[in-house]
Amino acid sequence: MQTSPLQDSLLTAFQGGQERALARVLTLLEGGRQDSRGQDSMGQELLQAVRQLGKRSRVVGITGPPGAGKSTLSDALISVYRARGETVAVLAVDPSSPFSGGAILGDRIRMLRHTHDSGVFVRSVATRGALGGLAQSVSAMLSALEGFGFDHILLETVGVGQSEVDIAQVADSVVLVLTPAGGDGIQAFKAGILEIADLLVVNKADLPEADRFSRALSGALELGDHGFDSWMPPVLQTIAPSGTGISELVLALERHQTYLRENNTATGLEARRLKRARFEVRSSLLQWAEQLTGAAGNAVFSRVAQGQISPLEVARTLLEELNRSSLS
Ligand SMILES: Nc1nc2c(ncn2[C@@H]2O[C@H](COP(=O)(O)OP(=O)(O)OP(=O)(O)O)[C@@H](O)[C@H]2O)c(=O)[nH]1
Ligand SMILES: [Mg+2]
Repeated sequence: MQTSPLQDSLLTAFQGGQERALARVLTLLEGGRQDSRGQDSMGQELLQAVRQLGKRSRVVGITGPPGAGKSTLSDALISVYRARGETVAVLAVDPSSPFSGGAILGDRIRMLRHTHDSGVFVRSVATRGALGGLAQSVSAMLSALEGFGFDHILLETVGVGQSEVDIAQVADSVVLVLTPAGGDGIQAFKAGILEIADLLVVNKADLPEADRFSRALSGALELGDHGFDSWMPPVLQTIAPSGTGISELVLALERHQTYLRENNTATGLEARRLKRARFEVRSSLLQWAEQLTGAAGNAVFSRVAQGQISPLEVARTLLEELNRSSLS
């Protein structure tokens, strides 16, 4: 893929470690959408150039219900990594949607105290529009942050819904943050969210019932399907604002990284990376599907609704059209 002179100079600044260039690249990637020919109007060449730098970060997904303490925990993790001289980027996926009325962007990351430290970079991405688009933006932005060379990337997502399950697929390690209060646990069991967690954190362990809740979680995990040689998610307790339990969390994350490296191809790092690549391709396909079905007129859907043509037939036709238009 060819880059333009403008992109070349941006890329040079990016490789030179200029945060402003990183911010610009992220904005391009966040806004970058494929056109109806499946070609990205802005960021694709840039993204590919950045990916070819071949840099890797440790990507930790931090997910859990609203207010569980994800940002406070991220903040505590940042302190530990910075004390070791390691760099950290935080990508906070903002759950603002037409349904929730939209949260204020900065609100998601209000707990972060490190925003003036040059070894820390914080960025929000809004979950507007369709899931395919979000997943694509997030994975592209993640690649840019990796290309920039951060040692760690913390990916904060809110909730226990499908989008979080999807986003979690791009992380090397997924930390599920729950609290003893508010019946989070029951929700987690219901949503099957425990399956995506590599580590469980019972934050707000200063609240009553933390031990009982942790034991219930451990019990639920033991019922799950874990092979004898596979990773068993630990259940940890933290009090994020005081840093209690954070060094144990850092250790557990390191144990998980070691596990991933040692089991590289089967369930480890390479498997994770393949899963991520598959997810990235799937997100592109999803986005095309959304665009194609959006562009198709209602007439065609009403024929499907009336049983005159099959959904599969329409899908095939739309794909063929896409193929033709990208060739012409
Ligand atoms: N008691 C107690 N409060 C905590 C703890 N951790 C975080 N909090 C408080 O819980 C509130 C929410 O913390 P955040 O870190 O913003 O939670 P979050 O999960 O990032 O929230 P959203 O991004 O809005 O979903 C804040 O008022 C924190 O001070 C804890 O361990 N114990
Ligand atoms: Mg937050």
